[in-house]
Amino acid sequence: PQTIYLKDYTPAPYLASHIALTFELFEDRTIVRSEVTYRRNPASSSDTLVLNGQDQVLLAVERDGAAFDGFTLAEQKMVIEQAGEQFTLAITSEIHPETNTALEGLYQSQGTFCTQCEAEGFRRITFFQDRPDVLSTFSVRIEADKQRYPVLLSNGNLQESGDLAQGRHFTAWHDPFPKPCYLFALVAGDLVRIADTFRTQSGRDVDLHIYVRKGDEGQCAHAMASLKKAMKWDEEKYGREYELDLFNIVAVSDFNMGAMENTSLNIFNTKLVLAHQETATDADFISVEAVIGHEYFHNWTGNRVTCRDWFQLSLKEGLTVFRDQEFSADMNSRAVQRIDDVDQLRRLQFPEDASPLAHSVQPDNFIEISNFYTMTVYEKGSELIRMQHTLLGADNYRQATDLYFSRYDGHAVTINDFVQCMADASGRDMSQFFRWYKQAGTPSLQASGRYDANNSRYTLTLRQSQPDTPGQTGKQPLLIPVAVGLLNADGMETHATQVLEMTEREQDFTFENVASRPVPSILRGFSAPVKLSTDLSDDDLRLLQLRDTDGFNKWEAGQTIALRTIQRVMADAQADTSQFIEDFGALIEQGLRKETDKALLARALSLPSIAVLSQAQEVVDPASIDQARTSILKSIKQAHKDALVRLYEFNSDDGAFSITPQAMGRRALRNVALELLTVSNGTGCAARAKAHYAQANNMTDRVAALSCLADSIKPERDEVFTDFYERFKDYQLVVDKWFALQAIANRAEIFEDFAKLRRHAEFNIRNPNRVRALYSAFAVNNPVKFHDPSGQGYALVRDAIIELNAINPQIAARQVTPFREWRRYAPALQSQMQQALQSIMETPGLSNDVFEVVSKCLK
Ligand code: HT7
Ligand code: ZN
Repeated sequence: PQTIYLKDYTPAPYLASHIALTFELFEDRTIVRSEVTYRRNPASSSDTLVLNGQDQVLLAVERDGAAFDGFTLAEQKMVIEQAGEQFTLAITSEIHPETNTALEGLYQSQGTFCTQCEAEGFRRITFFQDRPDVLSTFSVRIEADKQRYPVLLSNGNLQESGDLAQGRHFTAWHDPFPKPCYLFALVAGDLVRIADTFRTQSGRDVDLHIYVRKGDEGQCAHAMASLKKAMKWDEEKYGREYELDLFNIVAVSDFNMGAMENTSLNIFNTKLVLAHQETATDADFISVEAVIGHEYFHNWTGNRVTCRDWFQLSLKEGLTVFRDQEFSADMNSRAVQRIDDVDQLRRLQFPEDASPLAHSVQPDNFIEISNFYTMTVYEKGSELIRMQHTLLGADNYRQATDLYFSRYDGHAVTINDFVQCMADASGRDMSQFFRWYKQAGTPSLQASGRYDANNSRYTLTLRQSQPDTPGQTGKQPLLIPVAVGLLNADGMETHATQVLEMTEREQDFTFENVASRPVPSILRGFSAPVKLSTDLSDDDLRLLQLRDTDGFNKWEAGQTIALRTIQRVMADAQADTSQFIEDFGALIEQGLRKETDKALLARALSLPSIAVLSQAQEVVDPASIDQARTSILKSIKQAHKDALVRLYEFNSDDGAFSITPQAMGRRALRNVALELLTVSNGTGCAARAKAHYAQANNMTDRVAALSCLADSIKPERDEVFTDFYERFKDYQLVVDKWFALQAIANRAEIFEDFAKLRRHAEFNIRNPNRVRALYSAFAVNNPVKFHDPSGQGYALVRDAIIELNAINPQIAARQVTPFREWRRYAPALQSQMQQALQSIMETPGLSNDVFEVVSKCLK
């Protein structure tokens, strides 16, 4: 496999300002004709036209209207040397969406034709310069059987439609905004349409359509409402208006990722569109809103201004994640949103940054770009935008984004261009900040304080260090914005939040007029993606947990105390945890007050996950972490059972179902109480969880009950899981939950259960949602059994990767992730993980996708 380097970027030799495409869709083949006028690109010195093409049968090539054979075909490329100044190429080829299991290019999902062209799927449709810096307007004609495919969609505006011979029909579309081919989309199917309109700030009406399979139309209201909120938010917060007259969303069941922002024709995984209280959890509702927002926001950050090359992926993804996180914070609770975003970053991105797959937010090289749609590019990328927002302040940040849109609308640009807009609009030098984009690894930040009573002065010393990562050593210090406030011993805030700008490896920051020894609240709002360690005592943390004005740090203080307590129990099973258990009781009591923020309290009552706790271990042994964590949970239950019962009852259903943040917070708190009450898995626990399930009028509560029962060996477990399946077997997304909730069971029978699930008639390895429901749920969310000393956990994921490699390489490569940190595990586990990776490596016909990640893991 070939490695591609950022340093080798050169402009495309030819411009292709317009492409006309015709699709003739049949059951056993699709005929694609493309016509493009190529013109030499003045920015390039080359006159060799290279068109990418893959998995196509070439039927005809014409140049300026005459048959043409002046090209060579090699390694998925059509090459025309000395191609000339300007000429028109018409290429006809045959493709086979009906057998396309990779779900890239044009494929079929349960009878619907759909496309996925990002990153490099367009080359599976026609021969073209499949690179994001070639921008073209698109005209698309689609022909298909009218009865089977009454809906025929592409990007832009519908120009024409009509009937054809033999029961066929056609539509013709035109997208007037030049776009890279990765944003091309086509959909053909028998779908129902939900329609609404949005009036833009300048008074234009935009038609909004959501297309779903018949029967799913009752689950679209939340997605539609979310879309309208997102459109309004982008006008208000970024001054961005939608420019076309139509915005389509189509939901399909087979999709490699969450959704795709194709211009005016977003294609979504059904999981991120369909939401109804009976079938979707509160978390699902939140994700639908966030991802509908995310894809809509790409219209400006990604589509109107796009990426020059795929090394710039975070230009659009980091920025758009930041935008969707802020949208969600504005629509829901800001503090809860931040806690959940940081929790996700820590669970999923920090381990990536600490692994052999660590890479910078703007990577230098790749083999397969699909492997770089990572938590680093997305989530760390978003943190980098957030830090720029913090450093510039909201007003300068807005001026900088306005400048970015006006400077680059209709262009394909780099991350450097974006950061330059931040510099130009604010007058700040951003060169040191840019190191964040180039240096991989999570920085460590150490904080220690000194109080000088004579001068009423407090000095905070900060030290930063950067870990070595594959191919990167001797890193430079970063510009780190550290938001700090001070509290006094009574818990009063004496010094409001200031953003300290750290630029050196070690730096002192002085606070004046500090009347008594303060307790600093450091890294408020998680102002930088670093691993913070402090010299704060448990008492200091307890004060912050109770009194900090920063919602994030309040939660963070509690999590740090919990982490320290769990570590003490891991070191000594008899360690004294009485203070922690007592404080936990006081937290529970807070939940019995009306004015408490229930969503925040639910998070405060949740101990750090095994994934987060693992990061603090030198040598990771998930079973021993689980043991310590569970013993503390059991002590909490023992000490506070009555209070927990009261908490559970006090927060019982208050009438009609709603998805307000308050209602979600109440459910979250009640379900945390249930989890704590059922921790020991006894008969009483099973009965309580079963009753919770039986009384539920929504999916959040049902899933909470099932997850409390998942590890159980009591008969209630089977009764409830069977009822759940029977009740919801017609809902694919709920069946996914049924698979996932069993795959995460930490119980002795898991491997027999897993084998049964794998053989279940509803398991389909070609459907990525099902693969994620069974395999990713197991490998990521069942750390104890994935890392079972018998090696059975590793073996079953290894076998799935080998099987998937031949079916869907992108999904296969994603399943390698749980193995990537193999060197950090206890020796017996380590060698088994290494062997699993080795045997994947030896698989004949290994895809580039899997080769890249496995070879990097083993390096
Ligand atoms: N921009 C989209 C990326 C995406 C994708 C990438 C690789 C393979 C399949 C894919 N489906 C969607 C999604 C987004 O970030 O909005
Ligand atoms: Zn995106």
